[in-house]
Amino acid sequence: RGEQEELHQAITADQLFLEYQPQVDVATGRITGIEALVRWNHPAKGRVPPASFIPIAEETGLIVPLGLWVLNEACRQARNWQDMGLTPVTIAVNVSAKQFADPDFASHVAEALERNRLQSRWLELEVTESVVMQDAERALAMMEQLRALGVRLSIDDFGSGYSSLAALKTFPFDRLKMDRSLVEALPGDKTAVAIASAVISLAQTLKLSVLAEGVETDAQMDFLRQARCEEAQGYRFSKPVPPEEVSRLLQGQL
Ligand code: G
Ligand code: G
Ligand code: MN
Ligand code: NA
Repeated sequence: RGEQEELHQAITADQLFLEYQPQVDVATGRITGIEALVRWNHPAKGRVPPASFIPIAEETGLIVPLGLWVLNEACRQARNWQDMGLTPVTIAVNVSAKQFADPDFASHVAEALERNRLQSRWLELEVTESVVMQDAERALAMMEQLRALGVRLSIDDFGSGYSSLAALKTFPFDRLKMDRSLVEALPGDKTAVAIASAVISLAQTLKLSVLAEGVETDAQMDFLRQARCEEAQGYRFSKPVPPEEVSRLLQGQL
């Protein structure tokens, strides 16, 4: 198909690039992490949103080489920031089901770290529950290999699906990213407050660190601070931005 050929071109002809969204410590406001988000600059159509090409990449299997490119590029950029003398921050990379099911995935991760002389503690892999629930036994084995390397694993979009609780029970995550849909109606909506509070205490009980996604307002921040949510990410701090803008933001907190 044409789309598949174009996406293949995108990977090989250098049309992909990454934007980065800061994650901040709720108590101090300091940047502690950066999520890498892939973008496609199509030669004719311009910027194509990931929501329209990631699903095609997943269906066609192109997500494997695409994801490998993202992993290496994100580690390269994290190395750059450290070389600039900026405060080290975690770099978070999204991983899809087909990547996670690739038996070579853990060695690809190890190679990306080595090539960029990046300590494993600075890399975080974000997976959704659907990534691990598809083939639980294999996913668990992969997670154990990745944890042995020393990378952090987070469950992404937590609360957006239907089996998130089962995923928490079965898999050794380090971190929980609370979905934007649970944050949106805070703090005005009583049900939203009850659910977000419960998710934050659940994370604490399970000894997972917890990050709220899609934070846009001061009122949401006040709630999260009171509820002892550790980190936040969203337009309140920054939209996804080019690497130079992240350098500037990190410079500001030296
Ligand atoms: O904010 P944005 O429009 O960039 O993100 C849209 C979606 O694309 C998000 O759900 C995000 O998880 C996904 N996404 C962004 N970058 C990557 C990537 O490198 N790999 C995978 N698998 N998904 C990504
Ligand atoms: O699924 P994942 O969480 O990996 O993707 C992040 C997506 O959420 C990106 O498309 C990003 O642009 C978007 N996003 C990030 N922060 C906010 C926010 O504060 N509000 C809204 N509406 N979207 C956000
Ligand atoms: Mn994510
Ligand atoms: Na998310």
